[in-house]
Amino acid sequence: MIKFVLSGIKPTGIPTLGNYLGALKNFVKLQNEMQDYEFLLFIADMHAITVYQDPKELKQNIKNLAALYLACGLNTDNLTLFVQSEVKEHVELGYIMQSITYMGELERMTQYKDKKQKQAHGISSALFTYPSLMAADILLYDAKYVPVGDDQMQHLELTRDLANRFNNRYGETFTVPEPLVSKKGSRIMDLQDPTKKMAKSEEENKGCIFLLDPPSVIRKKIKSAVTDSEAKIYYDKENKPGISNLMTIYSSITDLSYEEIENKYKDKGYGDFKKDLAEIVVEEISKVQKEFEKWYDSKELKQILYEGKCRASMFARSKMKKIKKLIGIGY
Ligand code: AQP
Repeated sequence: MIKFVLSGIKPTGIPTLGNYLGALKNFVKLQNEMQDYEFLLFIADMHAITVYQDPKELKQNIKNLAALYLACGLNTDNLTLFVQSEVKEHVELGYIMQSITYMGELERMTQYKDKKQKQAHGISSALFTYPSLMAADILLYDAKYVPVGDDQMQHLELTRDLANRFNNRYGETFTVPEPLVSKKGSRIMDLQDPTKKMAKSEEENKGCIFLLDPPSVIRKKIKSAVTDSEAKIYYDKENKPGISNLMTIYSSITDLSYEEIENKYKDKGYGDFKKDLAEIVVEEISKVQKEFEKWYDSKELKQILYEGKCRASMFARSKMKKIKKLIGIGY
């Protein structure tokens, strides 16, 4: 039986350095470590529309994200890459998951509460039921592992509850998935406000490095990142959130520990540290951008997405058939 690792990213903007270090770069590492697993990675466009997206921009974001997935260096041999809306069973199972999810469970979700606070009017009901669809995304394939940033942990716990609930009601059907949390890079914060997560759909984007930002913009954003007045480089997330966040970025790219970074910069100031960090980030992102140019608009990318859709649909169709039978729907 094929064992799956599954994850998705929403095309709600250009992916950020946060998405890269917390998700994309980690997928590549995991692929190397877990060679007997197939990686099911998707572009979560149905999740994206839980908040209004300009249609033209959404199309563009889907295209960018598809090329960026591959530009980060994923091995296409054990990869199934697809667009969520092209495998209709996600929504079908999403509805079934809604029917076993309790209102109270959804009301407790922090991400929903945060988004609701930011967007006072016109909250869609799909934003509320988002975790049920996410559960469907995972359970449809009996994914064993789901790489998640710590912001997605709560949703994954709900997915596990729903899998158990369904299995108890209807008999063993779903694999209960487990999270794969990468310690480093699991939460990159905004450079201007290091108490909030770096997010691609933020309107104010000075604190957010996008994977398609030109080098000059990246340098500028790092140079103007908020720090503190102590001018000493050491990791202290509580009291020095700005510098600690920059150290996390530094460490995630270079693999140096916080201690090694502290030693390296013990006689230096923030200016030197930021200058070096800017070059490290520029070098890393430039590699991705070069690959992006190759994949974007390529025939290979179209083919990979087409094959991905066919393969994911094959698994999804067969699973849905069993699920419907168990529930008793259909004639
Ligand atoms: N700042 C971050 N640090 C580390 N990891 C992050 N991820 C997102 N932001 C950071 C990880 O990226 C993956 C894809 O996320 P997503 O696009 O599906 O949803 P998200 O977590 O809501 O990402 P954004 O960028 O914040 O999107 P918007 O602004 O649309 O809400 C996930 O694995 C996530 O953990």
